[in-house]
Amino acid sequence: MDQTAFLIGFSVMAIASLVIYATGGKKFPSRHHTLMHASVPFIAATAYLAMALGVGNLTLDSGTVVYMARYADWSITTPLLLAGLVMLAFHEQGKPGEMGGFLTAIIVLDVMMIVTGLLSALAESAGTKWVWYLWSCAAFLGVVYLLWGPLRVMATERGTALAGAYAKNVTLLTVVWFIYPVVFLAGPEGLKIITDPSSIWAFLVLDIIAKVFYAFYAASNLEKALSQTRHTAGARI
Ligand code: RET
Repeated sequence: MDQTAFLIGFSVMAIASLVIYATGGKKFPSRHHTLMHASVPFIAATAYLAMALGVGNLTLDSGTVVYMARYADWSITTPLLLAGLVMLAFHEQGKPGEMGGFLTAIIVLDVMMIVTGLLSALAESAGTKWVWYLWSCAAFLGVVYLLWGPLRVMATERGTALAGAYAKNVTLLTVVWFIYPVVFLAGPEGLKIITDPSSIWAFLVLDIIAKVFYAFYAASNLEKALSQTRHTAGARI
């Protein structure tokens, strides 16, 4: 049953990567978004293949299985998804060098969130598990703060159309991302309320929404905003 989920994950992600690239905008300024969104499921396909082949599936003394490939995947794909939002908030403008600072801060917080989440999964004692879990949540809140605070203000300066696209994308991303710590906590790495296969299926569904559905949603919001911006610019001339 786990094997089925991993193989579905591999196939869906591999196909999605191609479809996102084939259907995405290929001209400036959407091309870099297309490339970024196509690379995310490619990384996930690789991780699901590793899980299916049993590479990096670690069985702890407690019997809990920790899927290392999942954390490797998240530590690369979540920074990419965040980079997409930062690029949207700046949209080829802003003070030179300022975007680099935001990217660094948000990626550091995000990678710390994933790494300390892994430490929580690996910890054998309940106390240590909770320390890392809460530390990971603190990093997550830092990410959410940057997205909804300063970056949203930056997006507002890009005009109503782009600000609207940013608001839609950040809302979906935040809602979906908040479910990950809940599934983790309920699963075998946490309170063991749900079984290993249920948590695998739950993460599969979340991964498909956060990587594939989100890619199409974000691209369509961006394209709509860009055509609206061009329209308004055209009307002014
Ligand atoms: C963990 C456990 C510890 C607490 C927190 C977590 C958050 C994980 C998140 C993962 C998002 C993954 C995505 C993957 C797909 O591209 C590590 C589960 C806060 C937010 C979006």
